[in-house]
Amino acid sequence: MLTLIHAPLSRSGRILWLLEELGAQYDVRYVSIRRWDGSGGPDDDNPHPHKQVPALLHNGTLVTESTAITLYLTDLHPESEFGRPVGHPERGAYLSWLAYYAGVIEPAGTAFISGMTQASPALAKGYQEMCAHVVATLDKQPYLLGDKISGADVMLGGALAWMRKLLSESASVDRYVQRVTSRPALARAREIDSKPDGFHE
Ligand SMILES: N[C@@H](CCC(=O)N[C@@H](CS)C(=O)NCC(=O)O)C(=O)O
Repeated sequence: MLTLIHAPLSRSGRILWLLEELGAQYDVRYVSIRRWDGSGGPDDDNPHPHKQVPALLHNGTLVTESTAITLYLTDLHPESEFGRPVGHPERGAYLSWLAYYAGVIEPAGTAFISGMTQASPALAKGYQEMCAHVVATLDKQPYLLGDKISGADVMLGGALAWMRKLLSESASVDRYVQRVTSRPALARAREIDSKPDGFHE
């Protein structure tokens, strides 16, 4: 059994979206989290070591970090177009983009949005290199891995839907955001996002 530890309007919304794409059977444990505006607070029902979301429980196993959860879920559903199982020719690219999202895109994008890139030439260079790499990729192909969507697009597309300014201006990126966010599974996930009615299949 899969249980998503979730808070509305947060990073765990992308995992809801992925669960819907996978056609997985899961339930949702709605928890409170500390919010930027000072509201909310840590929830005793949240097994995440930092009381953050998302967290995933699978038959007693706890998985945290959005990209690790994405890989875990797509490995659990090798039939889905969203993963690239071991042995698949795009497995290496899939792992690389998941790790690049968590290790490069999010930190560099956050540095830019918070204004830290204005104070640090090294951070500014890192942000520009990241944007150049992602934009060049999406200039030549519709998804991060090529012609087919993957869990890495759920990470990046979900982040851009929330904050387009993470990446520099680009018509290819605008079309990408439109492409990945027009999926019916995302519309379903948005319905569930703030509806604490428990079980979904
Ligand atoms: N690196 C983590 C970040 C998780 C995270 O920052 N989640 C936010 C919600 S978007 C949270 O739970 N914030 C509450 C807190 O930090 O106490 C991931 O990608 O899963």
